[in-house]
Amino acid sequence: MAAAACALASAAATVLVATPASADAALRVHAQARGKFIGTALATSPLANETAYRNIAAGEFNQITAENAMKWSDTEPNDNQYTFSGADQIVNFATANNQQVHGHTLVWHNQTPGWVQGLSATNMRAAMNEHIATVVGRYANNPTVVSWDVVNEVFEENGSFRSSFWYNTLGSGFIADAFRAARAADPDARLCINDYNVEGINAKSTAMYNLVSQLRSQNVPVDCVGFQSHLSTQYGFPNDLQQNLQRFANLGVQVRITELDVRIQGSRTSAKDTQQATYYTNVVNACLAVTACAGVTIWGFTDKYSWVPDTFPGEGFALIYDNNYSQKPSYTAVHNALDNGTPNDTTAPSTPGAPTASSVTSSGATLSWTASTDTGGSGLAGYNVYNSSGTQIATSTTNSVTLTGLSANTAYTVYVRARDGAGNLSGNSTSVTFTTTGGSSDTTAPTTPGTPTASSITSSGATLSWTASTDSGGSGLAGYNVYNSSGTQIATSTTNSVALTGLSANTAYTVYVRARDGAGNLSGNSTSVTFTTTGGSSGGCSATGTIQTQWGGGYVVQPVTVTNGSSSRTSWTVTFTLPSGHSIVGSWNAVLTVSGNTVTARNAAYNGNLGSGASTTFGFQVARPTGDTSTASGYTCA
Ligand code: 9MR
Repeated sequence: MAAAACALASAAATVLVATPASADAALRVHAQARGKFIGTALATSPLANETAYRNIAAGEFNQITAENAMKWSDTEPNDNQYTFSGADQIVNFATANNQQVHGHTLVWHNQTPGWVQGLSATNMRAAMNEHIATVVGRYANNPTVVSWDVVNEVFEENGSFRSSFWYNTLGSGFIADAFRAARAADPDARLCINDYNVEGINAKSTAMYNLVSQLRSQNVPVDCVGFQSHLSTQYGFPNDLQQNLQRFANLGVQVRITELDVRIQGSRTSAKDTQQATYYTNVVNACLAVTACAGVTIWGFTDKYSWVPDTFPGEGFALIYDNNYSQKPSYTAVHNALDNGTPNDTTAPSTPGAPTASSVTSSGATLSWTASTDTGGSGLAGYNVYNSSGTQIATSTTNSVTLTGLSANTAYTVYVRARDGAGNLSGNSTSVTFTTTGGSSDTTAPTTPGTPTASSITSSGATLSWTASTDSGGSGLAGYNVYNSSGTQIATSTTNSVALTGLSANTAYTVYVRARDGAGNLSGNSTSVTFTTTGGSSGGCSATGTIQTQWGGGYVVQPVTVTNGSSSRTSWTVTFTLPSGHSIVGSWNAVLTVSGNTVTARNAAYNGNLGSGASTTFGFQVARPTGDTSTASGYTCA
C-alpha cells in the first residue's frame, strides 16, 4: 500500500488537514485574512481616559476614523488657527497599533464654525482650499493616514443637492474644487465622498452614482464612495446593498462602509439583538462579496459612547459592545462573518457512501461514492481517502478521486471520510477492495530526488522544494511522496515542490522525499531536511522570515516580520537556526548574537514596543558555502 498516492486537482497537494482559523481571534485578524479592514470610530476623551476602551480599540480593529477630532470645528475653530491635538492623538494611537486612519471630514455643513458659513463666495472658496491644504497636508507624509472623506452628505433625500451654505454660496462646483485641492495636498491619499441613506438603490444613491460618474468623466479625483450605514432595526434591511456597492465599484471606485451602526428602539430584547446581529452580518457579507469594498468601519464600538441616544431619544444600543464593554451578539455576528462563515461548527458531515472502484489499471483507479451532506454551517469542504491501515492517501473536493502511482497486481482496501469547512470529519464509509492489473514490465525506479529545502516557514506550514528526479523505465515520472522521520507518508506532489499545511507551531520536522514512476516504482530516499515551525501567535508573538534575494554564496532575509500577540510588549526576541557553514554578515532593525547555529535577534532601541497585534520587521544578510542552497529557518519569537 505504500505506493498508493493521490492525484488531485492541485499540482502540489498535501494530505495534512488544514486547521480552521482560531474561532476566538480578534476581528482584525479575521478581516486581514479576508483582505478587508474592520474599523471603528474613536472619541478622544475615552481614548485618553479608559484602558478598556483603548484595549478593545487596539486589539479588535485595524482601521480608525476620528469620530469628531478631524472635523473643521476641531481643527480650525478660528480662521487660520489650527489645533491638531485631538487629530494627532487619534493618528498616534493608530500608528502605535498598526492601524490605518481614514480622515473624516474636510467639507461638511455640520461642525463647521460660523466664521466660515458667513464668508463671501470668493473668501469661502479660499478658506475651503486653504483648510484642505493644511489639514490634508499635515498628514500627507504620514503613512498611517491613507484616505479622506473630502465632502460629506452633499445630497438631500430626494437626490437634489443639499441646500447647505456651501452649495448656496458656491454652487455644486465646490465638490470638484474640494477633491482637486485634496489631491494637490496629498497625491497618494484615497479621496472619498460619503453619505447616509445611500446603502440601497434609491433616489439619493442614484444621485450619488450619477455625480461620481460625472466627476470621474471630468477627471475630478474621486477615488472612493463611503456608505455610512446608520441602520435601524425598525426599518427593513437594504437587501440591495451588495448590488448597490457593486454598481459603484463598476464605476472604478473603491467602496467602503464608513459609519455602521444598527440602532434599537426602546430597550434591548433578545429578538432585537438577533435582528441587529443579522443586519451586522448582512453588511459585512455584502462588503466581503464585493472585491472593491475595502472594509467596514463601525461608528464606535461600545454603546457607552454612541451618538444615537443624543440624536434619537428613546433609541440606542446600536453597537457591538454594551456599556460595560461586553461583547454583544452583534460582535459575534461581525466576527463570524469575517471568520469565513465557519462559526463554532462542531457538527460533522454525514458519512459518505461506500466507494466503488472503476478504471482500474496497473497503476491507478478511480473511486467514487455517494456525497455527504453538512448541516453544521461551515459546509462540506471535501473528502479524505484512507488505506486499510488508516493512513490518509488522498483528498478530493468532489465525491470522486483518481488514485495514481499504485503498484501493479496489488489489492488495495480503501475508505472515505467527509470533511467540513471547520475541519469536522464524518464517520468512515464502508471499505472497498480492488486489485490493480498486471501492468507493464517497468521495474526501473526513478533517480533519487535532491535534498529538499524548506522555505516560507510559518507556525503552521512550510514549502519544500527539491531537484527533480528522472525516470528511464518507460512508465514515466508520476510524482513524489514526502515522508516524515518515522517513514510515514505525509504528502504527495506531482511537481518537485509541495506546500505542507496544518503543522504544529514551534515544532521540528524532519522530512525526505522519494520519486515515483507510473508503474509504482519508488526511488531511493533523498537526504532529509529538518525545519522548525515558528512560534504561532497565541498570547505571545510570532516571527516569519522571507528570503528577499539569494545567490550562490549568500542570501538576504528581509523582512523578518515580528507580530505581537494580544498583550502589549516592550521588547521581543526572535531566535532562528543557521545551517552549518552559514554566517551573518550584516543586520538591521535588530541586535543579533550568534551561538553555534542559533542566532538570537533582539529588538533595536526603537522597535521593542509593540501594541496588541502590532508588528515590526528586521532583516539580515548571510554568507554560505557556494553550492549550498539552504537558508535560515525556525523563526521563533519570545
Ligand atoms: O458621532 C458624531 C457625534 O459625536 C457628533 O456630535 C455629530 C455632530 O454632527 O457627528 C457624529 O458623526 C456623524 C458623522 O460625522 C457624519 N455622519 C453622521 C454621523 C452621526 O451623526
